[in-house]
Amino acid sequence: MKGLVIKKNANLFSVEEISTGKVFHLNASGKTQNSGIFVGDYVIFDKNIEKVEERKNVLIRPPICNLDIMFIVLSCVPKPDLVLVDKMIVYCFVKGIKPIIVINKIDKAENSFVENIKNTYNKVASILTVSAKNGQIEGLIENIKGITAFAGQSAVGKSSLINAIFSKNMARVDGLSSKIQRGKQTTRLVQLYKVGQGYIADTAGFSMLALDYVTDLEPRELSSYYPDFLTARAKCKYRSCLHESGECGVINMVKEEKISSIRYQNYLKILQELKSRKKY
Ligand SMILES: Nc1nc2c(ncn2[C@@H]2O[C@H](COP(=O)(O)OP(=O)(O)OP(=O)(O)O)[C@@H](O)[C@H]2O)c(=O)[nH]1
Ligand SMILES: [Mg+2]
Ligand SMILES: [Zn+2]
Repeated sequence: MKGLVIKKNANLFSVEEISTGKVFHLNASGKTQNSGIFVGDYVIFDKNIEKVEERKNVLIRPPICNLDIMFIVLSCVPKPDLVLVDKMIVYCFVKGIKPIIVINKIDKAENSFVENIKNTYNKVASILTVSAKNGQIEGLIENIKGITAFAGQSAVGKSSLINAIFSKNMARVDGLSSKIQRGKQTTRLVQLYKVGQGYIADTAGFSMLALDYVTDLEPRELSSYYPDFLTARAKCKYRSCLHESGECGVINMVKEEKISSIRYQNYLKILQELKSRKKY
């Protein structure tokens, strides 16, 4: 049988059978090792877990694999750090994860704030506007396909959104609210919960530091993870162009306001970080 590992607790794995949704509590077999199986793994099982299928991606902190979608949450307060948002987007593209930008707290956001974010990212990712406070989260649930996690600065409302999703899905995730007891758990395990057409990774959110450190790109690779630079890059004089100076299609399109100058300025900052890292 084929299943998805939705929980790992010491040596015991909860595996949801794909076709029936039935959950089995299993151990690794002789062929597979406990340490080699993560939440998010697709596995072949019988009495034990016999085989781990090839992974699309592995994230270390928190330990989870096969992530399909990352909701990158931001809000008007705290003021967003868009360099961080851009790093998260790059990280997602590197790992083969679809980033979706979620503007939370629209109950208190100025229109100009929302418009500015939309103008900056409309060529990069889908953008959803939600309010955990008002329970305005419909678009969010529809976009949960496959394994989905939340990332974003502290206090943007990640936990509030996850709570709002769970309370709307009570019928589908039977008894979940009592099982979660958010905040009361002493150890926080990574766990997947079925929501909509997919699963939510119930984690405290991705550590920004971890994201930063895993994105270990060569400087010249960086712009290939900028879909909004794609057309412009074809017009650079040199294929190895870093888009800092010279006859550069990206610089031209920034001047023509066809590429967001915020995205470009932040690209230069991330590029500098990657360059200085290379020295060590
Ligand atoms: N006005 C408003 N406030 C919100 C909304 N969502 C969350 N908040 C508030 O924002 C604060 C932070 O929310 P959390 O859900 O704890 O944020 P978080 O992203 O999980 O923060 P960390 O766990 O520190 O990473 C809380 O005071 C929430 O009540 C919203 O949609 N509107
Ligand atoms: Mg939180
Ligand atoms: Zn260029």
